[in-house]
Parts: sequence; structure tokens; C-alpha cells
Amino acid sequence: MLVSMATFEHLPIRVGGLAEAVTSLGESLRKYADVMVLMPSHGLLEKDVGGDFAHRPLKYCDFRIFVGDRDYPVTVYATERRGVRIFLFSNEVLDHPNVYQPREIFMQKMVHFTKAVPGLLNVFLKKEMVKPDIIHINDWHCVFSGALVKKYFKIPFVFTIHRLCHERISVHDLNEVNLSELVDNNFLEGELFNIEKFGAHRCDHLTTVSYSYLNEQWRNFFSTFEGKTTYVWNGTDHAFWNPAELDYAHLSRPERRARLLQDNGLPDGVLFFNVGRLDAEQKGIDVLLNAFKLIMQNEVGGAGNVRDQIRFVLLGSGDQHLEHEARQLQEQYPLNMKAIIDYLGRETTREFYGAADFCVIPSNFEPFGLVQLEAMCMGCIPIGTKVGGINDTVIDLHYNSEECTGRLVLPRNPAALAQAMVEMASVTVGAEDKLEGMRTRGREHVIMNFNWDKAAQRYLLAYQNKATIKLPFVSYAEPY
Ligand code: NHF
Repeated sequence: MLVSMATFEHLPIRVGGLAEAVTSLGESLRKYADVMVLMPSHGLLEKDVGGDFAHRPLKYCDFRIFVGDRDYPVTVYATERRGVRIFLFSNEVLDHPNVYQPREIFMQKMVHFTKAVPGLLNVFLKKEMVKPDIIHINDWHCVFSGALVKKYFKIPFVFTIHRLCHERISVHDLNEVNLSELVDNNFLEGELFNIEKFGAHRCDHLTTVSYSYLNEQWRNFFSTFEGKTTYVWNGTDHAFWNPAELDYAHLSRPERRARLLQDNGLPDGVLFFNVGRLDAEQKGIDVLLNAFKLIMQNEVGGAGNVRDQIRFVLLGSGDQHLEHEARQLQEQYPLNMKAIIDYLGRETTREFYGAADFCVIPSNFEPFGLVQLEAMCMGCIPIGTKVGGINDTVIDLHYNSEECTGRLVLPRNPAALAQAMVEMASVTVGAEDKLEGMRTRGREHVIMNFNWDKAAQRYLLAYQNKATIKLPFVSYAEPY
């Protein structure tokens, strides 16, 4: 089987979890199929990608595409990464180094990519005399290319929604770039055309990345496509997210924690850690900052007993207001909080997971989420919200005290989050054994249930149209 995956992110181009997911899936599919990845170059050809690819990207072909009243050259470069063939599309638009910004260029990139994918397949068929069996479209940016490939090459397409964006484009804009053949009146909302609905309708199989997200978005979106819709969990790289790989693997967790805190100018204590994009809409970082304030201001039951022990390290960057607020909190509580407004790379992040007691993941919604899996792999207990992939992957202490791997609370609720943090900090002081059990189970749970080989096998079923399952859509489909 030859699987072609269309995506806007693939390592080393990474904006968010999409890159990790597509890259890992491609690698794991290799055991069962041939895989080719199609994506815009995003300026990668100018960068030193020595370590990332098996060889420097080499020119594969060139052709022209028509956009509006102009024609543009497109050159496709080919390389390989861990057995996966990577095709990078290059021209003045597709080379823009920012993946999604500015919006105007991004939309042009989407149009150029839409036309360049069938362009490459044309050449590919002639050169290699083989046709991909499936095109796997990742997120709405690639939907139109999937629709054209299906129409002109009769290749079925699987559409995976990593995060619903409700993206719309005007009919006028589609006509302007001569893509009016894609306009389908069924998906018009006024003058605007709903790209995800169109993709979900046209695809042969629709997937998203967790059972809970499918439930949460069922009425709103997925129910219309019942019968060809399912979920496939992502996995994580547990060989990398492994405590044995830590710089200070020979030290105990409390020793590592004391050391890391000292390096960051904080005394030892109970360490809560958060890593990722500082964003309020999805990641709920404002909720976390408010929860921390409530604890520090003694406004949570039991906080008085643990307040002085609380240490909170925030690692990430993003929204400027949140960055500012985090810095202010650090000034206000210099013995309790450290804000590292930066991206420190995977290896350093691993040291934080390997030292922290708890990882707080306050997302308002999270289609899958990788942080809770990485944390569990590293023995760092997740305290997360009961949404999407966090809900699917973390077993809550209050739900099953024998099998629990973390603590779950309702989203958008600083008081509930603060209460859970205080509760877990209190356990740290009295019942370390209980926490040790959670740490060990967490890693085992991830290795067994959320690995990329399982994901690859399930996608293969989707590619062969065998993965549809009737889901018992339960009551929490109501928004919280
Ligand atoms: O993990 C990869 C990622 C998810 O929850 C994440 C998201 C975007 O929002 O599937 O895609």
C-alpha cells in the first residue's frame, strides 16, 4: 500500500502538536506501507537540515500552476526521513518561512498547495508508474488538495481533524483563484464556504484524535457524518520520554527536583509544572494563573497547610498579556514561582518533567494533547481538565483510586483547579507511596495504550474503510 499524507507541518517544521502527530504516524506506518509526505517547503530549503533528513532535498520535478490570471512555477524537492519520502513544494509563495502567518500569504499558500499536489501526482504517476492508494489529509488547509486528487485521480481520501477551526472562505475568493469547481452550495453559509464541512462530506473516511473530542463536537459537527466517522488516538515517543534518559537519572526524583529548583532560584518544595503555548482560548493558561493566585492568597480550603511549599514553573511563550502576567506573578511570589518565557527544546523539557511532582494541563478544550502523555511517561503526575484527549488518557484519582494515573477537573474553573492542586500537594506530604503507584502506572498506561504502532494500525483500517464504529454517544456531549 502507498499512503500519501498531505500536511502543513512535519518535523523539522513544527508549530504545534500537528507536526509531532504527522511525523510519528508516517514513521510508524512504514512498518506496514510505503509513505510519502507532501507539504509546502516553508523555507526549509534555505535552512541547514543536515540532521533531519537522510540527504539534502533534491529536485524531483517542476511544473506550472495557474492561480487567477497568473501562472507560477512550482519546483518539488524530494528527500527522506526515517524511511518516509518527503516532497517539499517550493515557489515564491510556498517558501514563505512562517507556516500560518501572515493570514494573506497563508491563504495563498493553501491555494498554491491545492494545485501543486495534483501537479506532483501527475509527474509521479509517469515517473514511478504507481498511484498512491490513499491520500491522508491533515486539517483543513489540505482539504481542497484531497478533493482534487479524489476527483482527478480517483484516489480515496481520509480526512483527519486535529482541531476543528470552522474555517470559511468566500466563494468570490475561490472563483478568483479558479477553484470554482470546488464550490458546493450545500456548504455555503451566506457567501462563505465552510471548508471542514466540505472536506468531511467529500472524504471517504473522517477521523479525529480522541473519543471525547468526537463526543464534545458530535452535535456541533461530526453527527452529520455518522457512518464514516471515527477517532484514532495519537501516541507518544516513550523511548524518548523516558526517565532513564535524564541527565540526572541516577538521582531520586526529590533530589532531581531540589537541584532543578535551585538552578532556577527557588527553594525545594512541591513542584507544579506547565509547558507549552501560553494561550487562553485553548490552553487555558489564564485559568492556571488564577488558580495559582487563589492558592497564594489562601482562598482555597487547605491551602494554608501547603501554601509555602508550592513551587510553580511555567515554561513557554505566546500571548503577550499572559507572558506579562506570569512575570508579574513571579515578582510577587519570588519564592514560589518561576516563569521561563522561552522554548528550551525537548531534552531540557524532559529534565523538567523528570523533576516535577505534577504537570498541570488546564486546557479549555484539547482534541488530543501530547503534554499529559509526555508527563505520564516521565512519572510526572498530570492534573488536567476533563476534556478531549486529556479525558481519554488520564485515569482520575476520584474515578478509580486503584488504577488512577492523575487528577481531572472540569475546565474553565480556577477554583476547582486550585483545589485539586492543593489536594495533590497535601498527598505529596503524607502518602508518597500512593503517588509512586500513579507514576509507575502512568508510564505503563501510555506505553500500552497510546503508542504510534497502535495508531498506525488503526489508520490502516480507516484507509481500508474498516474502522467505523458505532459509538455510544453519551450525555457529556453537552458543553460544560
Ligand atoms: O494533540 C495533534 C494535535 C493535538 O490537541 C492537539 C491539537 C492539535 O489541538 O493531533 O493537534
